[in-house]
Amino acid sequence: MESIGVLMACPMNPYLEQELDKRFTLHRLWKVPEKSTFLTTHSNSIRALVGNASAGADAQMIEALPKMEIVASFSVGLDKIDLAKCKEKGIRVTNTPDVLTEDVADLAIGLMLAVLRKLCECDRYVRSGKWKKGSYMLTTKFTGKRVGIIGLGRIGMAIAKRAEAFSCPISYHSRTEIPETKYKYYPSVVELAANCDILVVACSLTAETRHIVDRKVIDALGVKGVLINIGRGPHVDEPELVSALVERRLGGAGIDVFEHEPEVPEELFGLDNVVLLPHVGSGTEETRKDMADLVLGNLEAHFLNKPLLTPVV
Ligand code: 8YV
Repeated sequence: MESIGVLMACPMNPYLEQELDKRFTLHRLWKVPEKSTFLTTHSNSIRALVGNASAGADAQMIEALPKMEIVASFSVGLDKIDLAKCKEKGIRVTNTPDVLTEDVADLAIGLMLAVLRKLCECDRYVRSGKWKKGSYMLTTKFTGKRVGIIGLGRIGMAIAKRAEAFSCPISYHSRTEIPETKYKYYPSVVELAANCDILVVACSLTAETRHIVDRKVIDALGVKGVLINIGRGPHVDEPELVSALVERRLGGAGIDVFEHEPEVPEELFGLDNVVLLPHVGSGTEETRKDMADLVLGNLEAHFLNKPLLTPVV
């Protein structure tokens, strides 16, 4: 397979890069001086693209690579891939589901605890020596809070299971009601937000779910409500979220993903009711290795004419 050209869209994982290098002719798009010249020069040799949550295959890239057979994403999210175009061109698409579910769900619970118990603020309190001058303020209990989840897929379900262990009543919103669950279903996100203390975004990003958390939802969540976003930045109308937090119309937020990441609105930096993370939901050694192995396994399966491990298209 050494002669097969594989294009990596951006840096994502050293182990994956090293293993791709061993098996294929690997091109690193971020290292080429002139992107369009590079794509023209290699348009006949690149047969696979490896993308992730920040760079994938849009229509322009797909058109520029007519010999591309497969897009293997180092992510579960597919929002950076033009799936319709891939289907139209007969390009296979794979992602990395399941292996990252637990890490992302763990992080969602971590964010809930961090926001309610002000863990990061407490840490700063100790480090700055303020503890010597007095005890830290009282915070908010997590056990028993009503958790509302947007998107009850693999990750949403894993969050629900964990929150149940904290005696949290669970409710959810998704396109359609899921008959196999005992959790309460709300057909509207506003209704869900009005009936929970912590609202978690755990759905995939599509045209329908873009800005699913808007001003109305934020207002329904209210002054004591907390928003947790481990989905994608564009799920939330970010300027609305920022002003609600600054004006204390929303209780707090734990955010792992941003609309224009790695850009984060600076108005958030001075707030004690938010916890800001640099998109690290799946970012553990163990999980990133499993994700890399899935990408490699899918590419190998494809080029050996075997069934794909985690096909999407
Ligand atoms: C990663 C993700 O951050 O799986 C996803 O959809 O957002 C993440 O796991 C990313 O793709 C790793 O580079």
